[in-house]
Amino acid sequence: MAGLVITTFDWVPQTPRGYVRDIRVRWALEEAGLPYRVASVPFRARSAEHFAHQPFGQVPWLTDGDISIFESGAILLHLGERSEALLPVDLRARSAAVQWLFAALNSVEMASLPWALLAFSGETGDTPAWKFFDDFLEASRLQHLEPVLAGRQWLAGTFSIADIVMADALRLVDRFDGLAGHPACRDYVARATARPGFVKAHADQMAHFAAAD
Ligand SMILES: N[C@@H](CCC(=O)N[C@@H](CS)C(=O)NCC(=O)O)C(=O)O
Repeated sequence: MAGLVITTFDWVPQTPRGYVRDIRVRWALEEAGLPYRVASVPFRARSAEHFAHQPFGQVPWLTDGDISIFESGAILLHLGERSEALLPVDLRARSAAVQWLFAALNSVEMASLPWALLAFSGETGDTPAWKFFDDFLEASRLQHLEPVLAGRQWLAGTFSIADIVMADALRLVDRFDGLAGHPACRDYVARATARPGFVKAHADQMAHFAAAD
């Protein structure tokens, strides 16, 4: 199929709306000003064709002509090749953006996601699991990210795919007030999500799922 096509679910429950990861891809494409369309697969009945595109039965995936690619980080790297608005051409700046993209995925989100899943399920009390993940996120990640974000507007100098993933990971923490003690992280999320590309991506995702109610 020609052109850029994001595939996401046809419907999801209310809670994850606005946070489904096709938002990262929508946001990147809005930032780049590249034309795209959005296709849907059933949330409830996942077909063999779905698993052929995304081996875990998840979303999103992107098709770019006859290339099909899954994993939001890999999709953003792919799109970074298409637009300097997403990934700088200069090697030093590009390496910084790639480095921070991986840091967002593999250092911050690997700590923030289990924290958010516990928060989602209300497991925030005096349990060993909550104490462990809360301390891990707080002391090992946010405390160190705070001075970084206090000292710069965007992670790699100019806005890049690294900021899309970092801001998206952090806004889920913010949803459960986990950035309360980290004003620079909070300001960064506010700055990123005020960008027209995010605002449109978010509105479009909300409308997409609402249309299936
Ligand atoms: N590492 C994957 C994660 C994708 C992911 O978690 N997708 C969620 C939606 S945000 C999903 O498909 N959940 C349904 C499921 O896991 O069954 C990526 O970043 O693309």
